[in-house]
Order: sequence, then structure tokens, then C-alpha cells
Amino acid sequence: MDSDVAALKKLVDESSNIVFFGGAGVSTESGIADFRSVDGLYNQEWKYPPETILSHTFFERNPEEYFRFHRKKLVVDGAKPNKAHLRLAELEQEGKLRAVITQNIDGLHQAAGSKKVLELHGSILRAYCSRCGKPYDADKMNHGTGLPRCDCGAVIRPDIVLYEEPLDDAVLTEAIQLIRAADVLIVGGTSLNVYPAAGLINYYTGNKLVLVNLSETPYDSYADLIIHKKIGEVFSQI
Ligand code: CNA
Repeated sequence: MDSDVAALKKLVDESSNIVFFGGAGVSTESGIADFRSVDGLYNQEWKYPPETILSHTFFERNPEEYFRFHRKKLVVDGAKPNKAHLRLAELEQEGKLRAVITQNIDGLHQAAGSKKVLELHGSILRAYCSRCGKPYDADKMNHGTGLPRCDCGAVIRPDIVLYEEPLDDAVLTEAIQLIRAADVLIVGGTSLNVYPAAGLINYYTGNKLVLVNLSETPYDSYADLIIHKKIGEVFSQI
């Protein structure tokens, strides 16, 4: 085992108050593209960047194009949890991991068996009416054709936080509390470019901040341990 991974294993072995904070890179090994890797959604052929399509204004003005992107790129049929999701669920079961805080909207942490998952940006596995709030079956929204419509006539939308929309206060507050109280904070598979989520790191005051990310991040200089490797491969060894 490489020395950086061994150092992470030691931190994990010795702690029972670990918090994991992750992003799209946690799911790339499950076949779901992230935004910023070389084969990420930024580098694919769409007329607009993903952050434009996934914005509140765009959804309101151009829901057809939103759903074309949503169904083609956000919904990945058959995606299964990878070794990172599975090991995180085990660490929770072993009483070592307090929570997973994720920017992902794919539900793979829950599919792996994690119980305490804070979804900062919601989930595409839930849907509701954009006008009256009535809940709907997400499967129909994710797999149908045309615009999904509520009985009231308005468009059904995914329960995700679009760009320009605020994060859920209760989720954010709990995430801050967990990070503040954490002994070890492992941050993985996130470019740490999207705020306010990325700013959560600033609430950690301990000296065991671990970053596991393929590419460099703006927070690398704050980390006590940096591992620039694939997160699934790293987690299968700890
Ligand atoms: P991002 O900005 O695309 O960054 C992903 C980071 O992960 C990059 O720095 C990569 O280098 C790194 N990375 C990719 N694969 C791996 C790997 N196997 N192991 C380790 N590191 C890897 O994504 P962020 O999450 O930082 O950005 C936040 C956005 C992206 C959130 O709003 C998400 O909702 C959104 N998003 C989510 C999904 C999903 O739910 N799976 C997919 C695509 C985008």
C-alpha cells in the first residue's frame, strides 16, 4: 500500500468521529460523468455549460432543453455504488463515520447502505410540482418524454438545488455542525469550486483534513494529507 493511503488508513483506524464530504468525483467510477474532469460534462458537446442548463432561470425559460440534458446526462441507468460508496457505508456501520455530506444528486450513497446522508443539492430520485409542490414519481420524470406535468398544469421538477437557488437551511446547518465536531474530515471527489458547498471546509478546525481528489483543488494547501488518486481505489484499501 502506498504511504499516503497507509496514512489515511491509520487516521481511519484510530477515529470514531469521521465525516466525509464529497462530490461528483465519488460517482465517476460508477459511470456517472462529473463536471470538470477531461471527460466531464464541461467538455462534451452541449450548447450551454452544465451550470447554465442546471440554473433556475434556464429551467424556467427552457424546460424542454433542461429535461433533454437531465434525462441524457444526469440520469444514468444501471449506475451502481462503487467501492468508495460501499466502504463509506461500512465505516458508518462500524461506528466510525458520523455522516456523508454530499453534493451529488444520484442517490448512490443510500443505495450503498449509508443511513446518514446529507444531500446538499437534493436528489434526482425525488420530484415535485414547481407550482403547487405536489410530490411525484421521479422515475416517470427521469424516463418519460416531453415535459412532465402536474395535475395543476405546471411542470414537475426534480428535487435538486438548481444554480441560483438557495441550499436547504436545515441541511446546511447540520452539515456545519457535523464538520465542526469532526475529528477527521475526508473530502473527496470534488473540485471545491461550487459555493456555498465548498466553503463548508472552513468550518473544520481539526488537524486531520484529508483531500482525496484526482486533480488539484484550491484547498490543497490547507490539507494535512493529500491523495491525488481515484477515490474508489483508495477506499478499497482502507
Ligand atoms: P466537479 O466540479 O465536477 O469536480 C469533480 C472532481 O472530482 C474533479 O476535481 C476531479 O478531478 C475529481 N474526480 C473525478 N473522478 C474522481 C475519482 N474517481 N477519484 C477522485 N477524484 C475524482 O464536481 P463537484 O462535485 O466538485 O461540483 C459540484 C457540482 C457537480 C454539484 O452541484 C453536483 O451536484 C454536480 N454533479 C453531480 C453529479 C452526481 O450526482 N453524480 C454528477 C455531475 C455533477
